[in-house]
Amino acid sequence: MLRLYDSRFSGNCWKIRILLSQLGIPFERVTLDLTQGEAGTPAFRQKSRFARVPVLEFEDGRTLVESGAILLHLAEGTHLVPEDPFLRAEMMGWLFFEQADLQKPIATPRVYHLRGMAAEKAGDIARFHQDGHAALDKLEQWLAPRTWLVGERYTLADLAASCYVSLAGQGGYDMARYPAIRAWTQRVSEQPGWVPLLTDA
Ligand SMILES: N[C@@H](CCC(=O)N[C@@H](CS)C(=O)NCC(=O)O)C(=O)O
Repeated sequence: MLRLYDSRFSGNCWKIRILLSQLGIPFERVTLDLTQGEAGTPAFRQKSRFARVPVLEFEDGRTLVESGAILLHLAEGTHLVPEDPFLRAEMMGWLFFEQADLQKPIATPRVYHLRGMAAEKAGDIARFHQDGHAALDKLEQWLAPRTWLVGERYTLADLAASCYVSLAGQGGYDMARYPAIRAWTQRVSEQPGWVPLLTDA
């Protein structure tokens, strides 16, 4: 059986759990406590070259890191990846955009807020918000006349890009200014097999 090393609050890990659920793939979940440095142990570094989650471990012991690579590997050949090469490339474009433009400016202020560091990190948070809003503005503009990011249906692009975006409010972002994004994350959460970030809260 596949084994997923993850953490409870990580949006990158959440993407993988949603996909595994939507594809009906059974897996064993191993949840690390990042606040206790569990990703940095020598044993875990053997599985994850940069001491980070998510990590997908195969039965033969090989491990795959980077949420985008894991998503693409699992979704290959399924309805979540367009067959048309152009649409497929567009879909991957959103995976790159999420990692390059959205993920860090949203995830980092969220971590500061969740760990009670928002006051001491106010300056950093303001800088991240500037970058994050620039990316969210682009996303809002793209989504305003559309239902999904690519083509006419829900794809891996929507799954991957929506996770951190839907958590942005936890990092102090005012999402009221993004009605198209809010409607889109709601649509994503209504897709069959979608699972919430926290299932035990
Ligand atoms: N680009 C990587 C980012 C992975 C990443 O930053 N993981 C964070 C959690 S979301 C992590 O494991 N941090 C290690 C730590 O906090 O000790 C991906 O998409 O998988």
